[in-house]
Amino acid sequence: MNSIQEIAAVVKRLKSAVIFPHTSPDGDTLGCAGALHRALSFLGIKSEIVTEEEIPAEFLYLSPLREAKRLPSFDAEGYLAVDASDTNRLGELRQIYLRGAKKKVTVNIDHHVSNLRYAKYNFVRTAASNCENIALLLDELAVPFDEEICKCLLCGLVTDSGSFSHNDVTGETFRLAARCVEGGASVEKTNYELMQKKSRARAEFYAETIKNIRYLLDGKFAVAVVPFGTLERYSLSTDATEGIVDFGRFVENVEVSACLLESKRGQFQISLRSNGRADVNRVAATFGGGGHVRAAGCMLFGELEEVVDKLRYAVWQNLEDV
Ligand SMILES: [Mn+2]
Repeated sequence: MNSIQEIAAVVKRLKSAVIFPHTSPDGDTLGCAGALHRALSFLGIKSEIVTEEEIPAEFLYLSPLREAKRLPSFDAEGYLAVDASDTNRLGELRQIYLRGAKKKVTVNIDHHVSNLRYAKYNFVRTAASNCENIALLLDELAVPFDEEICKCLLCGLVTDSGSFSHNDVTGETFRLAARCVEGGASVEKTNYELMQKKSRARAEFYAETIKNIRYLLDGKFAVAVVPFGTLERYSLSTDATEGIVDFGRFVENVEVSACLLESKRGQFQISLRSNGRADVNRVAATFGGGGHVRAAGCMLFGELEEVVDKLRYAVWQNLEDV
């Protein structure tokens, strides 16, 4: 592990860099990437952001993201991964990152406890959002927090902290948010655009999914299922499932909530949330996934009932006696 000073020294020496957010990009990884991209431009370092899939439209109010590419367009000196706990999180771009790892300067800045320290230089520190770590780096680089950077950082703060409602929100989270607001970012707008606003189709998809939540383990484990083809039926993409897992978590007596998205037939993308009595990072790790103690994810294959049984057992094993 490196200190943020070491990371800053490494970054400062770069002439050019490619920034890698994680696949199925969320507000945190995109906020990190946008803020870093803009910061590097202030330092005269040529950089670009690469994402394998198109960036969801609701994030394009962040101008540094509008220049993102599908693949690196030049031979950069450094590869910087943000908010990615392991190289699998880079999706298809993983191959490019790993090929680069041999001769390039690779940097990994992340806030997941499960981070595998896969780069040459790694900075991993638990925080409500990885944007808090990026802010540390920007301060170390003496980059001014202009309005664009403030908007990017606040995007990560708001989305990854569940609008400042998660247990890992600290004074530091709020101090950075205050700085962002003073720098021109809006909490109200960010919340409305990224957390609250939804299409009619999404509202109806939500209603259907939530109505069918199953409550297992004496009501302590909530399981929401999005069967294959459901999103298609509503003309929605996978990011429409965001928030469903949290809905289950807030039902009385629930300790662990899961959302099972059948992305291909017999292939389930699982999101897990815990209210604190179960370590879902360990549950996810049972199946080769990971994340945080209270928010994690993994992939499971098989028939739905089989998958639910496996999960129920793993959750039961990791659930503290009440
Ligand atoms: Mn994050």
